[in-house]
Amino acid sequence: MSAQDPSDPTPHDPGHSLVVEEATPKLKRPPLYQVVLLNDDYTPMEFVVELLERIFSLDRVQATRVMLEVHTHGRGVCGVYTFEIAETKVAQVMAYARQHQHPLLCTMEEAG
Ligand code: TYC
Repeated sequence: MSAQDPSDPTPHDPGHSLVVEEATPKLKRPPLYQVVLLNDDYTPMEFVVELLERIFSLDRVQATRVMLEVHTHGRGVCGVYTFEIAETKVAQVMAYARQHQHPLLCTMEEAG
């Protein structure tokens, strides 16, 4: 093998100080956001269950579990998404609730 050997991954290349380094990966996982539903005294339980099915693709058992979590503890996580998906879900919940004149509130927070 000589300095000209193309199969040598580290040629000597005298006088040119060629350095071969491993590239560090440039990809990072995006931050994730919880979409959080808040309790109130007025929105009917059945409406909340239907909203959770419709917007978060939960089945009836999962939707009922989240609704009861919100009802008993004041808040509950509907799902975890990247920023723009979470933002869209929050907007869909608020629009759907207002269309039906319910005071339901929904927010998002970065998942710790
Ligand atoms: N607390 C409401 C009731 O008793 C039900 C409810 C559940 C409202 C979840 C909002 O995000 C909510 N009718």
